[in-house]
Amino acid sequence: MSPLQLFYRTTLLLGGLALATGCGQKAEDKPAAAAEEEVVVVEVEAEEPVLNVYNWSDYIAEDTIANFEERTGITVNYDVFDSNEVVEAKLLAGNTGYDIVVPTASFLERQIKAGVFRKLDRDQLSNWSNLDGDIMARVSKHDPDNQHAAVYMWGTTGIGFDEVKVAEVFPDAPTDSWAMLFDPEVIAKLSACGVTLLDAPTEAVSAVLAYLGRDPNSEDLADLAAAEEVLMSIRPFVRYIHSSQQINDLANGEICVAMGWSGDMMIAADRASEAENGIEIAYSIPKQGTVIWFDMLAIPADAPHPNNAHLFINYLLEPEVAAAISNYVFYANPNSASVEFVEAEILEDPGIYPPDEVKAKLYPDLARSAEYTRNLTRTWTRFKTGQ
Ligand code: N2P
Repeated sequence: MSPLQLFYRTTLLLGGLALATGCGQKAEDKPAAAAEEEVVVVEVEAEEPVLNVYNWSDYIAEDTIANFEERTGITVNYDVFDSNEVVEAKLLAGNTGYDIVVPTASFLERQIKAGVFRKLDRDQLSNWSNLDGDIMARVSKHDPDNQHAAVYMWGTTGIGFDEVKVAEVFPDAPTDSWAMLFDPEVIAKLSACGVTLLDAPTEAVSAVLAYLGRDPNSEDLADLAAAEEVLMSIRPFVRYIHSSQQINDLANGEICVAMGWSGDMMIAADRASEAENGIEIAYSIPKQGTVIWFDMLAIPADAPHPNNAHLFINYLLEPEVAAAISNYVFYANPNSASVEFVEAEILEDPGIYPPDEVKAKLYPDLARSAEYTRNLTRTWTRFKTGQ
């Protein structure tokens, strides 16, 4: 292989479709439509055609990876996680072997401070301008000047529930409230059909604080103690604490109420309707408010294939690619240029793109200090083990 590898990004102007050809392809091999193409050549160092991606589970369209592999000739090793804490532990230990990781912005903030990411090379990200300026300004609080990461998808944390089962076991269930999970009298009734919580300590504790009318981002230990008291009071009624198992369990009727991430709860609804099992899953953003979070594409400092990683991020920033992911996993993307390709049903779903009056109740997700996190981890362990 030559010391320099050439990546051709070609934009087919006809019909508004964007296409790109693979790496290392010679100019004369380009498709017949060459006359209508604008070719941008970026010279980068040669890398073996491999990319190691570590993303959240259930967070990509069916053909996103296959299309990238086909187009570039790069083989993607794709691993999944369902916990920011797991990703953080790996990143801080180093040598993950990953080229792309997708932590939530509040976690990314302290990981940047720990030096675990390389700065993005914007010259290799010709699609960067597709990103929504307001959203990028928002996450620049975590990553000044957006030097290390692009937003992948964003969403909220709320309650997914089986409308029929909940109406059966508790006809007056307060489905618009965190009381569903955090009022012992309510969850005790709902536990008859199965209630689960996310294994996400910062999100669970901040939701309890919102329920209690306290600051969801508080690091005051008195607030943490109050939240722990609530968590311990509901522990007997929680069937399990897990961040991905609840999707299928809601869809197949094993459980009836779950704390969950917006798109995941809609994936559950979609799976139930595909199975034609009569189960209808709804997603509720509690009236006390909830977190709005942003998951970020970043490249570890020791990534073995940083150029392939840039190529992949640039691919994810293509409007059709971002739209196809939103259409498949029901999460909002930050790509302004993708809007015309996102299905109307998704754009109009208030659970995915909350209307202004709901947005006003969403609180930011701030990075927690190391000291607070140690206390939070202890609280969470006591909650999980029930002692
Ligand atoms: C995807 C969950 C990602 C959202 N299944 C958590 N930030």
